[in-house]
Amino acid sequence: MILTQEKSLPDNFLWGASTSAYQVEGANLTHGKGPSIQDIKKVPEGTSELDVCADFYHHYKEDIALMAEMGFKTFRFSVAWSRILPEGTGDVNPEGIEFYSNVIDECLKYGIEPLVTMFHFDLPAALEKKGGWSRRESVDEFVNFAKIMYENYGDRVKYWLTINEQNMLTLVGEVIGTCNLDGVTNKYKKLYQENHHMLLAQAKAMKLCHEMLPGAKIGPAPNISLVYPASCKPKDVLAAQNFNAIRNWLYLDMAVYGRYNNLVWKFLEEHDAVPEMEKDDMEIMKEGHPDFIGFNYYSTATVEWDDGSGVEGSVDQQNGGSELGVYRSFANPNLLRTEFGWEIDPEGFRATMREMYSRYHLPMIVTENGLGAYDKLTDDGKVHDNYRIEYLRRHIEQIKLAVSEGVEMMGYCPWSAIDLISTHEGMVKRYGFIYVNRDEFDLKDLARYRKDSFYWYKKVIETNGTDLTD
Ligand code: BGP
Repeated sequence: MILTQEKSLPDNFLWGASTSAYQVEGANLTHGKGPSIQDIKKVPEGTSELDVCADFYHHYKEDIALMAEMGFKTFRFSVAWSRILPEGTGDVNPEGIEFYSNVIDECLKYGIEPLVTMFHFDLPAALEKKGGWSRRESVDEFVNFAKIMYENYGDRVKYWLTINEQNMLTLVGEVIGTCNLDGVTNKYKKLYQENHHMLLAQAKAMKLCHEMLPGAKIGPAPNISLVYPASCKPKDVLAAQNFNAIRNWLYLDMAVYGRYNNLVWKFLEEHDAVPEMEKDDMEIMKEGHPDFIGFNYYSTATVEWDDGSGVEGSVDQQNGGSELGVYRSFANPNLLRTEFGWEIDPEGFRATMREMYSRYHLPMIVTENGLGAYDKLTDDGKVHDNYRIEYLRRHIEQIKLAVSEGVEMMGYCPWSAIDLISTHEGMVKRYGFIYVNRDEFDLKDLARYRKDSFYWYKKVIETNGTDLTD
């Protein structure tokens, strides 16, 4: 619908941006931190190791001061499980507890609400060696970790996110370095058993949060992309429904309503991959009750019917997605792409927000959205990233339209606050408002520079999204 009257964003709209521990901190095996699965993986060829990243561990005061200069109302960051519990369970690392406590205090000093992700792709390696999420024990291991965070940070943190992109852990874990399928005979069986345990862990952690921290709010943080049918052929519509269920609704139906999506259930039956459950599992799932939905959005997806003769697989979080006899990836000819091949679809963002709100009726916060590009630092210390400004502007416009249509949006945290290492495409795929002076392998001086998007976003926040011009 073309709107003639727009509503303004709520006064308490949480403007901010996001990072994740293993991609930004560095100090990955020092200060008492144990290795996570990210630290023991073989990094993709041509990309940097994760020992320094943006060195946020040593620069957090400077970085948070820059976020405050932009006017951030919130900062989304994740806690590295193995920095708190080097072995995943057992002894706590006091230096780790102190580090995040300092980060939280530094945010609060500037009136920035910490938005804490409990788990972002970095399972402790010690737990992975025992079998990781495939074991039932992983549920209680996660809840124990959550409890330690609530005890130590619950006096200051009001907003919590459980698991970042659980759907991508399940769908493209090999690409983002979180799973290895070598020697696995039925990958669906393994992945959806792990997924079941994560869903249980999430539900229990949400329940515990409400018991221990009555004033706090908690929600999931999947990557949600509305899936379009490639055409109006009825079979393409069925294929789009299939992928929507498998990619999106499985995770939110469970988080919000505590039930398995019926299309996904059938898909699991077809693949002999129905998860093993204990008798109270579905009761536990129903007790989660998120207060809001956090979601990452980069682009929509498009699929067509697959008659079983296609090629299976995905390229990464946003590219591809084909399942024999279920759906087949289709390149949307109506959309432009980023330098890294990700489709750009601001209107699809609005469609995604509308659809999510009509299904779940919960307030929502965007926990990631952004453009990865090969930014260039000029000789006079500038980064002219007008392409990023354009991308973000067009997405914020769609939030405003969605809000005008009655969708409840709590905030917007693009990826990323500061340049950091991509999941599989290295340091040169930059997303930040703040440029970090290092290359893929040359660490240079790690100095921080304000990109053009930094000044633009500052003005956007100052005007609560009314002035989007540059
Ligand atoms: C999401 C992840 C982030 C992040 C982002 C950009 O999937 O939650 O960790 O990195 O996508 O992806 P990439 O780093 O692959 O460009």
